Amino acid sequence: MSTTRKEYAVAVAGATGAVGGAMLEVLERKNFPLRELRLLASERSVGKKLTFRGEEIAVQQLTKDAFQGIDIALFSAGGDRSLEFAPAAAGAGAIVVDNSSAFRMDPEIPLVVPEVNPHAIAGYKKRGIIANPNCSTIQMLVALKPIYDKVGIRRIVVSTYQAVSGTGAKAIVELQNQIMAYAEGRPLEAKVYPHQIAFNCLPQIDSFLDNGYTKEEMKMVNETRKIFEDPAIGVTATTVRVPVFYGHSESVNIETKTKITAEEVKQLLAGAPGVSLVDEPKNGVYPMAIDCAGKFETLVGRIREDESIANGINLWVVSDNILKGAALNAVQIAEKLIAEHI
Ligand code: NAP
Ligand code: 3JN
Repeated sequence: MSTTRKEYAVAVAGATGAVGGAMLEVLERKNFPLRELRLLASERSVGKKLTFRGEEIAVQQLTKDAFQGIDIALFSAGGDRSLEFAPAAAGAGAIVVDNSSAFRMDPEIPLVVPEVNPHAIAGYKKRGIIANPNCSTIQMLVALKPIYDKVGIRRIVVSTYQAVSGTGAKAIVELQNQIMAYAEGRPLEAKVYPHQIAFNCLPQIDSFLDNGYTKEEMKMVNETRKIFEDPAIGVTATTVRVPVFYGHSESVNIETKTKITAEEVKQLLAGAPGVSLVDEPKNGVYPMAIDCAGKFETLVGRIREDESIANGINLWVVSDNILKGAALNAVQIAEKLIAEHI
């Protein structure tokens, strides 16, 4: 008996952007079952053609009426557009997967990393919206989930080394221009970032809050607590922009509730979903940003015991911030939706 695979109408809001483009790449690489693909962006892009599976599709304007007949709407057009258009998309019957921070901390909206809390997807029914976490949170929790389940985690201390692509296309051009200007002995111009990014590290991602942390740092704290459903877990973050084009790296130090050895962590992570263990330091083998671009897995290595406390582990975690950090995670949520919920 032959079975016909069900196909879905999917809209991508922000299709002309860095994350939107990566969503098209992931839908294509995963052979997502599509009946229709509707590409939406601003008025500026209307009529522009994007190629998908070898065919050109014209971009339409993102409006409240653009979602008729859509099953799943993937949003990456910025938080203001999500606030304005996602409820209308859900009202038209689409399930929205939103990449912005607009709805992440809304208690009625699930915040999902499929390898970590897939059960939360079922909560989409309340508002028709599922939120995608921040890229830095996603890769950290993919690496920590197996340890969390095995021995519990009391506290996380994380420092990030984030690529400029997290800020978008203008930031990539700014880093390229500053490198060229430096090589040619010209003055370096900073427009996107508050200081020179070439040959520098900026301990600021997003704006500062009254508690001295940046918004990016507090996203990592609050999103971790929501996804682990653990308001008591201690999390402290320092987020840093570095002159790397693609791939966020993170130094993650954890205090577990009971003892786990570095060897046991390696064994756990070797078989963990979404993780690729890259940990032969004596052979010069460890995760590096230059190796993660285009990969779906989160690379984890430099796993060792923190000898300064009883139950401490250090890890180095690297992932493609545009793929697992945004587009891939959203498409994985859509895959779970069609496999288990709709
Ligand atoms: P981008 O390259 O600047 O792309 C922005 C997209 O939004 C473009 O498609 C743009 O369309 C569209 N857009 C802008 N203003 C619009 C408007 N008024 N109406 C309709 N569409 C509009 O930015 P990006 O790097 O892809 O990031 C987009 C968003 O994704 C971010 O703002 C953020 O919320 C989210 N994001 C999340 C993560 C994460 O950690 N999960 C990481 C990166 C980004 P035009 O081309 O027509 O202007
Ligand atoms: O800076 C990075 O590396 C990640 C950036 C994420 C981002 C950029 C602009 C707006 C976000 C996000 O996903 O948290 C947002 C947002 O608040 O929606």
